[in-house]
Amino acid sequence: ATTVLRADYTAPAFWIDTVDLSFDLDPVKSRVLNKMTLCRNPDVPVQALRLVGEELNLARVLVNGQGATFKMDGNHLVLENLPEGSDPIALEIFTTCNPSKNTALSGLYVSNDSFFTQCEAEGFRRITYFLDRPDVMASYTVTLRADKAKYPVLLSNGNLVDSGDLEDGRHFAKWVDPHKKPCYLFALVAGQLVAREQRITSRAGTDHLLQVYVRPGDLDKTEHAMNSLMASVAWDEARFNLPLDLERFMIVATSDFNMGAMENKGLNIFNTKYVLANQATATDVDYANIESVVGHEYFHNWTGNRITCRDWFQLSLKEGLTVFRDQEFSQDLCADASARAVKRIEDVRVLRTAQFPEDAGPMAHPVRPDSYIEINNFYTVTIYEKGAEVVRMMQTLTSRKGFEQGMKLYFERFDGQAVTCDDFAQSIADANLGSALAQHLPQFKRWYSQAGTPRVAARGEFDAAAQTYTLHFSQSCAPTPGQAEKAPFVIPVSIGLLGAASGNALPLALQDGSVAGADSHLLVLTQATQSITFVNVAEAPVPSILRGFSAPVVLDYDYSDAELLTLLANDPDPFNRWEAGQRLALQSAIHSIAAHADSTGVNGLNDAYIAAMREVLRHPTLDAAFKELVLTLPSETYIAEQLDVVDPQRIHSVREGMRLQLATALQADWEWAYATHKDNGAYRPDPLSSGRRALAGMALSYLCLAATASGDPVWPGKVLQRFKDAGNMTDRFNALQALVGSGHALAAPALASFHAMFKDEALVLDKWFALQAGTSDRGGQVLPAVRQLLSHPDFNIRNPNRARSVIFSYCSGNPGGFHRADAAGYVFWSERVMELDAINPQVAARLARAMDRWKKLAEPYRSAAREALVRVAAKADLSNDVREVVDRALA
Ligand code: B3K
Ligand code: ZN
Repeated sequence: ATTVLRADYTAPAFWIDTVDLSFDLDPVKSRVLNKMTLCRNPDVPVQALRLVGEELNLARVLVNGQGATFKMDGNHLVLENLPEGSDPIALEIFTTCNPSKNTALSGLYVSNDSFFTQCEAEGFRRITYFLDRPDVMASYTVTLRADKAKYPVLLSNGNLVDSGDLEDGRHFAKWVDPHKKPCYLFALVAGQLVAREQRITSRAGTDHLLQVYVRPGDLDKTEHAMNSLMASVAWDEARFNLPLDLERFMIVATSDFNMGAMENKGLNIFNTKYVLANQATATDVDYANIESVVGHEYFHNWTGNRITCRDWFQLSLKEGLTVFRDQEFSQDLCADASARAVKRIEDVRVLRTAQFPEDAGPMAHPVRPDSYIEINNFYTVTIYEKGAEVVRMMQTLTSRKGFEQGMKLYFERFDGQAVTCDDFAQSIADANLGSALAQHLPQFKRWYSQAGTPRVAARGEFDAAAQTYTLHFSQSCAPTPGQAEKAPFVIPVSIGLLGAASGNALPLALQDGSVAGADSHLLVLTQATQSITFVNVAEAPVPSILRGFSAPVVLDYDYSDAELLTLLANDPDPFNRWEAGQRLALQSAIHSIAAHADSTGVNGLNDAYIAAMREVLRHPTLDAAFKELVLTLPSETYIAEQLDVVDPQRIHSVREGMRLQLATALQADWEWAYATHKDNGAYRPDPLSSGRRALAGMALSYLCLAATASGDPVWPGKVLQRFKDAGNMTDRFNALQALVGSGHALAAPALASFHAMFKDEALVLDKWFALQAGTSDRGGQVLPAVRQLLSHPDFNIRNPNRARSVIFSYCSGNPGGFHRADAAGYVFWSERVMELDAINPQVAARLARAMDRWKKLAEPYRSAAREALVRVAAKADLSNDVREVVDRALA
């Protein structure tokens, strides 16, 4: 395994202008003829051509039509004596490969008797020898030949220019992509598929064909994906003036896929999980995920495909920006400010529960990394979600309009090119001269180069006589692997003030006479310590800091419970209103964990908190979705991140105790909430009605929990009835979850009946597996159940969705069940990492990350976790993927 360094980038020695690929598709022996025209890059000294290939059988190499001498150097096919000069060189390479043996699902593979490809990041080299790097952009012509009965649909990028029958029951299709692209955006699909079609006319008047391809029988689950695609096309044109640049845009769903979806030019390939939905099989969360993933892949058409990355270190150039765009898309589809705030809170929750731990752990890396061993390990929440926050800060520092102008300049400068994160940031700044971004650009770019989550500590000082209020800020960032010292970041901090007694928003004015206007002010921190003074502050204020989560930092402010209750009741900023509730719950949890570490007294929540939650739940104007977020306690993972030493069992029992307290103390309120939110009329997955279902589902869980604890049979019986009568999957699954989550005896028959109902629906079975593997542990019952699930006839470790639904739901999604004092969870983890690694290294390496935070664990967990890591690391033939993760964890 070699380490690739960002600093080592050099331009390619050759450019590839055109690629003409012919495939004779066969599951065990597919033949690939690759005819390319290349030319030397005049900016680089004359040198040999080195093409990379993996898992290929090489049959023939021709240069300008003649047999050529070449040598093999590891994975490289080396041609030393190519003609010099600037004439194009015709190169022809004939190889074969075995798609049916490709369990890694990278390159050309077979799933359910159909062919699919996945080339990002480095899968194209498993299809043919090539310059497999994103800065080599070529024009592609692709001819597919296959058995017509078995593979009636033959798809590739671009436009279909020819098709017809061949001998022996075979047929062909020829596709030409009008746009140059890097090879990681190549795709082909062949199989028995059917399509939902939609013709659209753009604002500019051009006509396009949209298609969603699925297996026969799944067409009734494609309406939402198609609607999401149409909405995406319209949004990108309206918000950023970016139209669809293809006559035809295709989405194809496959049930075997390593991640969510892939933005191949004109031919997006999706995990079925992010395409298929109808009300009987998909939950509201599934609907929302489909909308954002369809949007995300579509938005890549400009941010990623038209302008791509110079090298893989620039990955966030396309991923951070495209996540930002899909977040904005989903927010813009919301009907009101409250729904937008709910979306923002959900996004921040992902960042803080997944990315903050990554930034504090052994795999911490900058948004633009400096090195990697296996690039597939760097498709991370840092590159994606933190990268999106960095782009969001650029918008905050330039305004929405200013950011749109920056995007325009970015496309004017770089359309059709492979560029860097610097190129992007420079464009946004240059279009906004005079903005805080342009003023501090070099310092702002530390967000790209420094890893770790900055902490901002704030302290307030009120001078009642002078009517001034000063906020003192200081920022710091802990060391991360390879980066001991951090220089200050540019941190936009949105601030408001509330009257401590009145709860009213206080009008803001600054000492220098400038009026901040409205009730929020954006302070841009650039120094290690900095202060701001507000004048004419008529009453003692409570500060509302980091409104809307204006920067991806941890804010330390020593709020009293009373101050937090004021914010929870009054903050006009919905994000900070929610945050106040989270801080209150967190303070109680941390207090209980520390105070009674040796007892079982876990009465963590005080009366004021309970009363405040009742107020929120019964509030006459707040949205149900927002209420549900406020009433959701911080997760075990998030609580663990706030502690220096983590006892996962202690956290689990304290949090479960808090849940039972909320269930019991608010029982009458939950009954009211359920009664008033359970009926939503005809199913529609919009934010308003999904919020009502979420709150009703939460009420049901708490009612079932309280009743199970007290032995009252009434609510569990009602929940079972709800499970049977439900008109949609959201309500049905919420009821099932309520029974399983409370450990009630009715859970077992409900699970059995759910399985019988949906035995032919793979995505629903994934939920069935995940629910059981992720459920709350009561005395260690989860691990034996998980082991049982592995031998269930419907379990198949080769299918990534199924593997994730059982193994990841347990190892990564169920800390209380996974961290066992007897170390059996870790043994299970090490067995599965090694088993998966032999099948699919990318999936195995993801699972390996479940142990990232082992160094924070208390004994006996810590030693046992280390032992499990050492056991995996000792295996001789590990993939680079898993090797990099476990070595870094042990470093
Ligand atoms: N760009 C792909 C991810 C590819 C992952 C390769 N290991 C999907 C996306 O981000 O849209
Ligand atoms: Zn992406």
